[in-house]
Amino acid sequence: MCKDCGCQEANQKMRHGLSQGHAHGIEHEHVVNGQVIRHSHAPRVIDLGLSVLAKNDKIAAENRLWFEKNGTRVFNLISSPGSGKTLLLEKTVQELGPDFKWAIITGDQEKDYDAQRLKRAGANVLQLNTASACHLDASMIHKERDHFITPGLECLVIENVGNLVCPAAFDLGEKEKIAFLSCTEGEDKPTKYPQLFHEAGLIVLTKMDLVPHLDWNLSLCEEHIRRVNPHAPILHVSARTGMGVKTWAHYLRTGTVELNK
Ligand SMILES: Nc1nc2c(ncn2[C@@H]2O[C@H](COP(=O)(O)OP(=O)(O)OP(=O)(O)O)[C@@H](O)[C@H]2O)c(=O)[nH]1
Ligand SMILES: [Mg+2]
Repeated sequence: MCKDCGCQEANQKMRHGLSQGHAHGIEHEHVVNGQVIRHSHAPRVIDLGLSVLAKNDKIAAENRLWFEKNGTRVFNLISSPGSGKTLLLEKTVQELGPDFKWAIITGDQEKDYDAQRLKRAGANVLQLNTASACHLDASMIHKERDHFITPGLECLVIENVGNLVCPAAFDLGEKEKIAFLSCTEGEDKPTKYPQLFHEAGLIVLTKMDLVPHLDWNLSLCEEHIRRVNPHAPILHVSARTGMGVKTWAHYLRTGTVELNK
């Protein structure tokens, strides 16, 4: 009997190639009494994705209630790798000053480079490593409640794993997702990866000091953003020159955009 698919032919020799196994629904062959028999099985669909998301949503909802009760405003920063999240946060530490009670959780697959950088800048920071996962999930944040995330914290910034797709699907219990997009990535990413840009409450365009050196077109990029998100404020920043850093810090402090900052 085929141990993978349960075919009942007697005396058969499996011919499933190098992997020794086969996916159901893929045509494969057995040798029965010297004759090659090719066949396939209807795929068995197991909706693991939905149940994983449902479980995550439940924990995220608990986190959200807990944060609301404690008066902690939580922002989930999402972007592709290297858009400038950590450098902007490094610059934000000084801007927010010592009296504002805030903390940062940084998520990366491996290493703690971001936490080291932020610690050197004076931030209260915790590094989480996701190993094989491409995103943080609600249970990782749940574990830090009453530990790193102390009651009385005014703001928690979560720098998610650099990835434009997966982190957008996993609610952490945040008040708001914030999408980062650097001008070096091109104008069209908001419509190519719409879920994040659609859900974001704020969109931060980064590395604006580099614009004069690129063919990047700001109006075209904002057009792409508006096709998936007509209303979220769009902030222009350069962590290098300090452009927009005051407005960004004010947003973390109050949850509102104040122009001319
Ligand atoms: N010119 C310029 N470079 C920047 C700016 N912000 C960040 N960078 C550079 O871009 C690179 C990536 O910056 P990070 O702050 O590490 O980006 P990140 O989004 O935290 O990266 P991951 O955590 O790996 O996703 C670094 O070399 C930064 O120095 C900026 O405003 N202007
Ligand atoms: Mg980073």
